[in-house]
Amino acid sequence: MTGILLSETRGAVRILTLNRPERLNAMSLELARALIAAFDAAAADGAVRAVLLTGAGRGFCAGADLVQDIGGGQAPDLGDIIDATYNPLVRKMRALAKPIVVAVNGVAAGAGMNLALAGDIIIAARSANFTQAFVRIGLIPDAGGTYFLPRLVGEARARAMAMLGETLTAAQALEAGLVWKLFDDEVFAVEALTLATNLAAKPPRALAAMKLALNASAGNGLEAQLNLERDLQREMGRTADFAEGVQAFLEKRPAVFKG
Ligand code: T3D
Repeated sequence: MTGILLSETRGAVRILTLNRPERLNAMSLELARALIAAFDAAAADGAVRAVLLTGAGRGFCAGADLVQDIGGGQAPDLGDIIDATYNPLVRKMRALAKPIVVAVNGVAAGAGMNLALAGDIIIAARSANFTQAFVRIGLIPDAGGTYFLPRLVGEARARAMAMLGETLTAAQALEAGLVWKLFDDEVFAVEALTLATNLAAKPPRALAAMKLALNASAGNGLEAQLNLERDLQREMGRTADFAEGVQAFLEKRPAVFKG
């Protein structure tokens, strides 16, 4: 597929590539809408068991498109734009009952950085960098930034990142807990696909339930979370994947999970 968002399927992995490299994959309204539709399609396709989100060229995503949608004319209603783009997108990513690997191949700025944080496992190329660029143009972090950041890196770092808008190297992002692993640039695409393929072979029902429980944990107390874990685990205990996992253990062979 060609266009501003590339979509291809390798095995059980849906690869979505932001494809506006001349703008460092800045998030135009059109791109946000295409992404929302692509996550809907991934959700609906039973053959897709993991999604890999990355960017074409030297950027992952430079945040909101400041040229096409925002720059120039009258002050836009950013609340309307957010309602049409980032908010449904972040909700969809978090609600998708399949794991999302975000492979940050280059600069991730503003809403581009927070889009990455909405994924489940975030990896980065060693040359990538991250910035909460909002403050540089008089805005606050959106696309879930004020929610994700303190939870990922703690209050002190979140406040400094948001208020200073400094650029973090990939190594600093790793150290701060924003990303899971770094890979050398030359092998990044291959490692990203390997990771997503590995996830796609894991038990789909368990991954979906894990995602649900982890999403809920941010708003739950221990009591509610213990009860949620019990209920979900009860469901998991009835799945064919659980039976297969135990059988495979007893037979000393790799499990084959089908969901
Ligand atoms: O409701 C709403 O939508 C508001 C919500 C806003 C959420 C946000 O994301 S606010 C933050 C928006 N993003 C930024 O402020 C970052 C802007 N970009 C930059 O500061 C720099 O481009 C970078 C630090 C990311 C990278 O710098 P560098 O030197 O590596 O690249 P460059 O030369 O600046 O950019 C390359 C091209 O991409 C350039 O095009 P040109 O001049 O060669 O034709 C540049 O204009 C374009 N580009 C980069 N970022 C954006 C962009 N075009 C449109 N929108 C961008 N955000």
